[in-house]
Amino acid sequence: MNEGLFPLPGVSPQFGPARAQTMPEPLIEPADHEQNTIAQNAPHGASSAISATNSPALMEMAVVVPTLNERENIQPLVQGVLASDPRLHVIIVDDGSADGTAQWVRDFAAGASSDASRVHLIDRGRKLGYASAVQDGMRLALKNGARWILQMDADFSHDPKYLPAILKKMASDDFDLVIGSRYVPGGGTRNWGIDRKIISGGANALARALLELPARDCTAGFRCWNRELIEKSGVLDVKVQGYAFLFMTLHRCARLGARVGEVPIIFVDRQYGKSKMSRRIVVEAVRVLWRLWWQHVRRKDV
Ligand SMILES: Nc1nc2c(ncn2[C@@H]2O[C@H](COP(=O)(O)OP(=O)(O)OP(=O)(O)O)[C@@H](O)[C@H]2O)c(=O)[nH]1
Ligand SMILES: [Mg+2]
Repeated sequence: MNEGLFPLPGVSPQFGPARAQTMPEPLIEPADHEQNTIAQNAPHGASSAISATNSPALMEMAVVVPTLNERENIQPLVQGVLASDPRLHVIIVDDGSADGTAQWVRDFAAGASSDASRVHLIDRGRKLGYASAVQDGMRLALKNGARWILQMDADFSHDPKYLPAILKKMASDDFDLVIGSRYVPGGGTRNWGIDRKIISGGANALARALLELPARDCTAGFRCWNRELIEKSGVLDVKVQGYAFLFMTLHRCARLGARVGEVPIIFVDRQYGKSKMSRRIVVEAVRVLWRLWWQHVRRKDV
């Protein structure tokens, strides 16, 4: 499971192939508390207190997983991530799940497992949205020195078995961002009806064409980011609720000339739990896409 480990390349403020061998200065929380409260900026500028269990650990690489009622998925997901690479930390960002998702993470992180110190919880207590959950997880990873920060869903549509391939691509080809992609050769979807295939495939193709995005799968939430790209592209400043976050951030990366790679994945529809996709999130995505396209066209005109 852990074979084929490779050293992390250094990171540089420049995007593209030139890389300096420097380690970012880690910001480490005091090491002696289990329940660590970190003051951070909440989405849309409001201030919130974020409770992060086990947060003091220095992370080399971290996987951010937003969760909302994922109790049936959380245990195999966390264990799958931990088993896929011994350097990976998991940051669960939970929005007050009523089904005990956060409690399972809290118990695991406080438990006797040798992997407990690699599991962290940001318990936000109430539904603040997918995008800000990913952003809060990224903040914690950055704060703890992570060089590579991954994001994935909890529902096994993003299977942890693909993590080694994604990490390998980051290392071997020196990318700034690698996407677990449904729309490259070898990738695909399983258990989706024809309607879902058309809507998702169409939305992806539209976003890619209108914004001239540098990836086949622009709406995938299975990604590995180089920390400099997160910092320089302003991913943490994007103010949306839902999946508009995905193409919006990719658009920012494209404008910076970031190197974007893709690894094929088979995206399997969730078996357990319920989808959180809502009409509101779809409307937001359409509105954001339209606005970005308009800005994109006007920028090309000048
Ligand atoms: N913290 C947090 N997580 C969320 C929120 N909305 C969704 N998530 C999580 O984000 C991930 C993606 O959500 P899903 O419901 O799977 O959405 P989806 O993949 O677009 O829809 P399905 O394919 O139908 O599952 C899952 O891990 C969810 O638990 C939210 O408001 N807050
Ligand atoms: Mg899902």
